[in-house]
Order: sequence, then structure tokens, then C-alpha cells
Amino acid sequence: MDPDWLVFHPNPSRPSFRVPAGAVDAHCHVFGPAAQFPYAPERKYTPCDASKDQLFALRDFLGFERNVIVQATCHGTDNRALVDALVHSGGRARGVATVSRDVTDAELHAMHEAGVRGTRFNFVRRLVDFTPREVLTEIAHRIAPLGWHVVIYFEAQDLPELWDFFTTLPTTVVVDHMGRPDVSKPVDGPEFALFLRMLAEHPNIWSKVSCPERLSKSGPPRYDDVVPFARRIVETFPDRVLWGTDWPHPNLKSHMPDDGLLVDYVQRIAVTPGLQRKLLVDNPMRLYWAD
Ligand code: 0GY
Repeated sequence: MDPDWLVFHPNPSRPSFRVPAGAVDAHCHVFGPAAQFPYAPERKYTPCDASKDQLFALRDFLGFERNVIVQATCHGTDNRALVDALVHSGGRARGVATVSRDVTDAELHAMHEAGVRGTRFNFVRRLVDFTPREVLTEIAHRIAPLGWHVVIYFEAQDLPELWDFFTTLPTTVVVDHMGRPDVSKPVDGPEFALFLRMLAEHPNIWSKVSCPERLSKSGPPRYDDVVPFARRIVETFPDRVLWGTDWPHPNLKSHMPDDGLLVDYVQRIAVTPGLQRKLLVDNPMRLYWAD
């Protein structure tokens, strides 16, 4: 399969928003290089290579101190590229892996040593084949004693069906990209209200407020239609939100965002220095660098 998505922005602008000292880009990826770390045979898309060195250079350019690198579906349950990036980060990256039920305790411990602190369950149908819930429950109970959390990725229309599963997970749970709301619907409407209710009723559930470029219908550079959704979450649950660039923006077909402008977007969803510090420093540090 040839690369079938846009190449990441070659020359992002320098953000005008200076992130607070110690800021964490809490959702980003490394891909390949394929010659060293091949993509998964069962993948639904093929990304362009995006190396750890390119990620760390972007981190420095944007003013961040640390990264949380998240396993994407194109690498399946082969976490070698992720682990390689973690062990070469000088302690400045943590990871979220994807594991199968066959993973051994020794493999889990080795990943923990390398800096993995969570596992990701993906429910987005265009990205993965179905995994039975009992398999995921089993994995969640295996990783819980390590102090890991579960990252879940799903689309808003699927939340009613997934509610019981999500709300009975035994760990901290982090939702990717606000549960992908349909931002053409009202921020006060029933669909987003259900998502807010899940966070209100379950203090172990957090949300990433990342990826306006995936959710927006009004488009770049300001992604105005996503702002009210993200801002609502940041202001209602300021101690349970995370933000990340999503570099190198896998599987994005519409446009390739300028990562510098994405950083500028943060000050529109976290509008005070206190909220910015929680979002970019305190919350990710508590979740990923507690030890
Ligand atoms: C993201 C979003 C996407 C892809 C993946 O694991 C993945 O392949 O998460 C997407 O296509 O929406 O968070 O990187």
C-alpha cells in the first residue's frame, strides 16, 4: 500500500502563544520508518514515515517540554516504533500502547519500564476490526495493577451503545478528541450533553480537547465551530483535560494543519493562564509522570 494521506506540514509557523514552561504535547504519534518498523498488515491506511527525531524537533520548535506518544492503528499491536521513541527521549516522552490479550506480563513490564502508561481501545469503525468487549475488559484488568489508564477513541453517535462498557472500566479513562462530537449540532444539544454527563458522573473519565482539524466543518485556520465544545469541557472539568497536536495528523484527508496555528488555538479553548497550566502541564504531568 502506498502512503494514502497528506504529508505533515513541512514548515509550521512559530506559535504566537507561548505555552507555559513544562508543557506536554499529550497526543502525538511516531510512524516507522517503515524500513525499520513496518506497518501492520491489517491497517486501514498507510501513513508517511514520521520519525522520533522529527517529532522531538517539532516539540522543541513549538516550545513543549514533553510528549505523550500514542499508538495508532497503522502499527496495530506492534509497539516497537513507540517504545524506540520512548527509550530515546531522555525521559521526556511517555506512551500509550495497543496490546492484544496475548501480551505477556513480561512484555507489559518491559513497556512500563520504557515509559508506557496506558493502553488504547479504538472503536472507530473505519480504523479497526471489531474486538469483543470481554477481550478489552480482560486487558483493562491486566493493565490496571501497573497504574496504567485506558484511552478510548470513538464517535459521538456510538456513545449510547458504549456507555456501559466505558463507565465500568476499572482504571482512569481518557477519551480522545472529546468523543468526536458532530460540531454542526448545538453545544447545548442532547448528543454533547450525554458526553458531558459521562464526565460529570464518572470522575475517573478525562477528555482530550485536541483535534479541531478533524472535527471542524468551518475549517482552518481558526476552527471556530469547535471552540465552544472544547471550551465547555475545559471550563467544566479543568483538572481532567489534556491537549495534543496529533502530529503527524494520520489519515487526515481534508487539509494538513499548521502545527503552530494549532498551538495558538489552545488559548481560545483555555482562556486563562490557570486553565492553560492545568491543560498543558499539571494534568498530563499527574497522569504520565506521577512517578
Ligand atoms: C488520531 C486519529 C485518527 C487515527 C488514529 O489510531 C489511528 O489510526 O487514531 C483518525 O483517523 O481519526 O487520533 O490520530
